[in-house]
Amino acid sequence: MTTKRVKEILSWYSADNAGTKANLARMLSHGRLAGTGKMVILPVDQGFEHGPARSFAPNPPAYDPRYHFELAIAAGCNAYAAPLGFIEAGAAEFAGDIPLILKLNNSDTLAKSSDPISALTGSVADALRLGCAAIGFTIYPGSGEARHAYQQLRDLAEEAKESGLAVVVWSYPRGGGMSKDGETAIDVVAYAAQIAAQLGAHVIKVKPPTAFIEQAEAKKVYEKEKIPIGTLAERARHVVQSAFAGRRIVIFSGGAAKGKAEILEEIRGLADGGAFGSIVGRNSFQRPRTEAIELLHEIMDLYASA
Ligand code: FBP
Repeated sequence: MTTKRVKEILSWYSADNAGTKANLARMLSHGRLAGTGKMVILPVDQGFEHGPARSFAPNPPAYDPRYHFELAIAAGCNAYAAPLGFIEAGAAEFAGDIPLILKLNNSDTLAKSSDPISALTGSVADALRLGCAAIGFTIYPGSGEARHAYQQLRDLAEEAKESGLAVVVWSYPRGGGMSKDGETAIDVVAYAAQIAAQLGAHVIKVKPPTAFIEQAEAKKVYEKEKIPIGTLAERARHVVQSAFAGRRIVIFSGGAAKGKAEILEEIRGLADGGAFGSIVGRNSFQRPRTEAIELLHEIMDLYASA
């Protein structure tokens, strides 16, 4: 049964057809957080994005694509997201066991560019053939190539929505014109969430923001309007507000592997700020399986009780 909360969230997506709403509902109604309106997703595109050893050597069973399907299912995640190869390697075997998000573009770290743009690595037809609930797409606001990525997303989102799929956007600011600190600056992360929402994303994924402000023009406004950004909870609240006053699902990424206490403290701040959840890759699959499941459960519990 779709809960009242899930129905409320679906009502924010009033332009969408029944198929897209059903697929959003599938993700929101699956796993340990089913029906709460919160989501914890397992993303495993790091083999492509960072390379195999950096991604899987800390926990070698993770070289096997089936490992990640099993982990996401055993942990009770809402969905599992990966590029074409990993999804093809398990979609039939695990059909119906967990909602899938097919990442339709990916970048690798072999080619360094100050104007990053991911390559198209899958299609809406692939997502439908593999029984996915959603497509995933990464944009890099701030890159000199960003406008091309926005146009690709616009076309793919139109096709996905016509086909009754949901659209999940990874919005990661970066590029030649931006400082390293700027990539996670509060003004920039809030802006990245707004851009993804304006591009028609149903679910938006950003990095946890710091209190740094990158843009001088924005800094004046944050100061003048006294926008609270002192704590992580305040910053999460501001990012969620920036995605249509909280009427879009905004989730936050886990980042590079770190200690359990540090992760849980970060999640507590995000959950207190009204985040809809997290997408936790390296911090889950790089740990031994039982530890990963335990950690994911603790993360889910924090969202469930927020
Ligand atoms: P992590 O929890 O491992 O950070 O995964 C989240 C994620 O969005 C992955 O989907 C993606 O591979 C990775 O972060 C990309 O991070 P970056 O581009 O900063 O290296």
